[in-house]
Amino acid sequence: MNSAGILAASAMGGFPLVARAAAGESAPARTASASSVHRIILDTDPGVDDALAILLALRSPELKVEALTPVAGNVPLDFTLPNALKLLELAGRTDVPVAAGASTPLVRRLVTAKAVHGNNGLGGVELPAPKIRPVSETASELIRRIVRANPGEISIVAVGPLTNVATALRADPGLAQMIRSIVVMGGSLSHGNATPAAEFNFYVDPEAARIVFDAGVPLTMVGLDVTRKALARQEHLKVLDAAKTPVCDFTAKILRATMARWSKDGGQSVALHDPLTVASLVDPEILKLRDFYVLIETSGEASAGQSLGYSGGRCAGPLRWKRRHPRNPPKPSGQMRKSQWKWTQSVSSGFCWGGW
Ligand SMILES: [Ca+2]
Repeated sequence: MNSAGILAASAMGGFPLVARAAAGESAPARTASASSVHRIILDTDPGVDDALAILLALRSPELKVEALTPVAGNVPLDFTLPNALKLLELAGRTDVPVAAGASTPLVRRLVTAKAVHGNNGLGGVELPAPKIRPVSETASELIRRIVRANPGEISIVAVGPLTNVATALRADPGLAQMIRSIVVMGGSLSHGNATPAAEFNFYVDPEAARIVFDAGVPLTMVGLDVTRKALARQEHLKVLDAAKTPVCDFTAKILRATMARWSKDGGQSVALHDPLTVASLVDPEILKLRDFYVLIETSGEASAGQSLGYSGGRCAGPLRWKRRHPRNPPKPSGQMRKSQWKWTQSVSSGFCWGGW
């Protein structure tokens, strides 16, 4: 074990797999039986935390990524689409189809988050130009084709603005009943990050979020209330550094760039919203879920994109609301059941296993 590996193992007690990867040894790969593998379409706007979410999903035997469907969000589609292709090449997973999604929200002008993710969406870290190409279908068409060919089998994990998913649902009224579940990174039951009211993904395309939440598909919302707690810190970068693999090197670079650009604590940590959302499917024990009725605000001058949650109680307003949205029992994340340490361990070992 090299010195960096010892340091990481010591500081991260309970990180034996990462320590072995850091030492250049083969860690025992996790396996999942074919019947338990969760098949997903990952709808994404890469995006620094999207990049980590994509790599984690590709590396997790509990998941089978059927497609990536980039959408405009953190940066324009001109970047999110090639970023998705580049990340597949980095991961050696060029078998996964990529379909170009929407370049603008359903009815609004695109708002991006370049200040967080850098102009290229990857913190300014450059990857080689992709050799692979997107498929000829649009994201909406690919989502519909895959879901219709596998009714009840496919979950959509959406970690960007919900434009692609809403477009598919709107174009195909029978689609909702064929989707196994939708897991969304977005929203908040407290306060936002794009505005005081709204989380970024919902703020970018509130109308799309409204369509998705009202579609009647079993829905889990992994919101800011919990993703703000999922922090990558300096000690986790040391683990990635010690692994000395292309994926871990890249991951550490984009995290460092983001910490330097957009950290609220002097460059010490950064919230990993999208990886937590993927990790919640890799290990469902990570999150404790509660049932809420959720209404997406679309018309407010100061509150567009806000997610308003109602969990019960006796009052006339919410009861009317319940009747209005009888098929909308999404499950926003409440709080993390287990420690953040557990989460970070699963994410980091996801990156570092098997020589990545
Ligand atoms: Ca995202």
